[in-house]
Amino acid sequence: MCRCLICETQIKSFMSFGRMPLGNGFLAPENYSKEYFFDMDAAFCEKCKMFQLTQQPDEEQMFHENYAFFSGTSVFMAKHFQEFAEDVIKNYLQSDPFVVELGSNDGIMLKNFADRGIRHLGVEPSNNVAEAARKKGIECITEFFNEDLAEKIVKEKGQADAFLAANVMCHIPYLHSVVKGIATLLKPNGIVMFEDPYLGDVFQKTSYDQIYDEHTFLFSATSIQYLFGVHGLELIDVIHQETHGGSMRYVLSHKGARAVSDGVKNQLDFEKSFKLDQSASYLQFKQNCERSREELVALLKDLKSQGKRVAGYGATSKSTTILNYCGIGPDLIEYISDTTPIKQGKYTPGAHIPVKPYDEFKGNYPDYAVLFAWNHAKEIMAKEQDFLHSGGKWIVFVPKVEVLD
Ligand code: DWN
Ligand code: SAH
Repeated sequence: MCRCLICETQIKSFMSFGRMPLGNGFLAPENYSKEYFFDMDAAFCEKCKMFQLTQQPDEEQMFHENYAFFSGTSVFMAKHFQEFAEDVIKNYLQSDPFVVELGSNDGIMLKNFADRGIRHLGVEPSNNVAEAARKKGIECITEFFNEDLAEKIVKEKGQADAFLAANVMCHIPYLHSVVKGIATLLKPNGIVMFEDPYLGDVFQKTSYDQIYDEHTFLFSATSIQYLFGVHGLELIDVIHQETHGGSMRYVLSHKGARAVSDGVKNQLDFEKSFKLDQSASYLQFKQNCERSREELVALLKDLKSQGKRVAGYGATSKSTTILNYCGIGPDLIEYISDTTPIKQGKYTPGAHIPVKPYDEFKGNYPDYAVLFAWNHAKEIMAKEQDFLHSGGKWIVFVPKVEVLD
């Protein structure tokens, strides 16, 4: 038993994924002996409806000066954030606006504000990715956001017209402090827009690889309405996104400051009818994960017995969950190709599969490639036609384990 991170109700995990290393803990063999592991268990709180991990590593272990994920590795995501920024600029900013982004990483979103001379600030604790943003003329501070930092920002720069975040709110266990900070930072008529992987999609697609150390929570409209409501902020719209395999953009304002769209009620109704708000549903999810694991391992073992060459495509943080939960190692997957220089030459967390530069894949196609970056399937499939023409086949595992040729 432990306490819900949001409402402090006693909760119990419904599923254990076993011992897990850091999702982005790519490492060299000399560091295997000191590799960090934790017990990754998931729980659902019946009261506030929050899906959460029951424990996770300290934030400094995950986010630091050698953070492995650079947002700019996807061209599709750069376009997504350009459109996101344009929506904010067109619909929510007035004269001399100030925009704050949490988890601004290499500046993929803020670049669109900086290039237009809009006053902005990124809050990014991982200094290597923050430095990449600074090189593009983006202002950011290397800090973890919380209520104290929000007060400091208000003193130094004033309140914000827009508070933005993508794929970071769900990373922060002390969300009450964060939401309190947002309420302090936001102008009376300001707007909050953030997006994160959507619990409904994870559930529907059995995309359990969205569960890893960095993802403390998987949100729904119901759980977000509860959490922000505690701090006087109101959910005024929800907009589903296809990014990261199905995300939700939540739009909020100070309570009563703006009209609430019908979309909010529709989403809350959907979550009820889909039984996302009932803990019994998560037993079904657990069974779906177990079945997916069995099918993927059986497929890889079968290919191995046929002497086929299998590589991975995209050394994602998500792949850490798949590889460790399924017990897949270098015996079943030769290497994983990835375009991120900081990951190349290292080995995947826990499973210790070599991560190799993209040229390795391009120069000598394997028979099969497991698409770990399945959330970027459109972008990847479009540029990897030659792989298929050479007889290569994709292995996907979301929404079901399948071979695509
Ligand atoms: O929430 C998070 C999301 C936004 O990013 C973070 N906690 C960490 C990270 O998660 P991830 O590692 O699962 O993200 P991606 O975007 O699925 O990672 C894709 C990986 O694949 C990157 O390492 C880059 C690589 N890649 C590649 O090798 N070729 C990606 C593309 C599009 C490609 O063509
Ligand atoms: N927004 C980017 C990056 C997501 S990765 C995108 O969508 O692609 C998550 C980012 O959040 C990392 O760069 C990490 O360093 C940052 N982060 C983690 N905890 C944070 C916190 N408390 N405050 C601000 N940023 C945080």
